[in-house]
Amino acid sequence: MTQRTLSIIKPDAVERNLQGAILKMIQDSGLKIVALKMLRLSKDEARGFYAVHSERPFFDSLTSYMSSGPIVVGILEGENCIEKYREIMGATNPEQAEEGTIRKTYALDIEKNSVHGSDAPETAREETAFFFSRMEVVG
Ligand code: IDP
Ligand code: MG
Repeated sequence: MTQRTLSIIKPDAVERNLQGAILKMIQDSGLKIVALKMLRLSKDEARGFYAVHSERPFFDSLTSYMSSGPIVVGILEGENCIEKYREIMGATNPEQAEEGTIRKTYALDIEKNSVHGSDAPETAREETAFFFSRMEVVG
């Protein structure tokens, strides 16, 4: 089944100039980029995006970090793409991520873990709509 998922290259990775390297890992996996842009979230926008985590102890730190600098957001498309991109990203905690994954290769710690990917079809729909209008999605 062809799916779409939301990808974010987080501030820690953009700050280290890793956008190109991470996009290459995504493209080498066969996933197609159908939307892409760079922006910076306000703290309130970061709170909105991560609302599901609002009760977690790391919420304030996470939303400060996610609004600390520019991010690159994209929509990826492909067969079984939600699960496939989660595999390429690796585990949330980079210490537990598989060799060759984006997080194992580039993440700094469990919070500054370089990338985001949607976790299910419903969240993928919500998250892609959070960042992109229909006109911005091509291919
Ligand atoms: P995911 O990004 O792998 O889906 P989630 O559990 O949805 O992981 O958490 C969202 C984000 O919150 C993570 O990517 C990471 O940046 C941050 N995070 C998750 N767990 C922790 C933690 O225990 N401490 C600090 N930050 C965390
Ligand atoms: Mg998640």
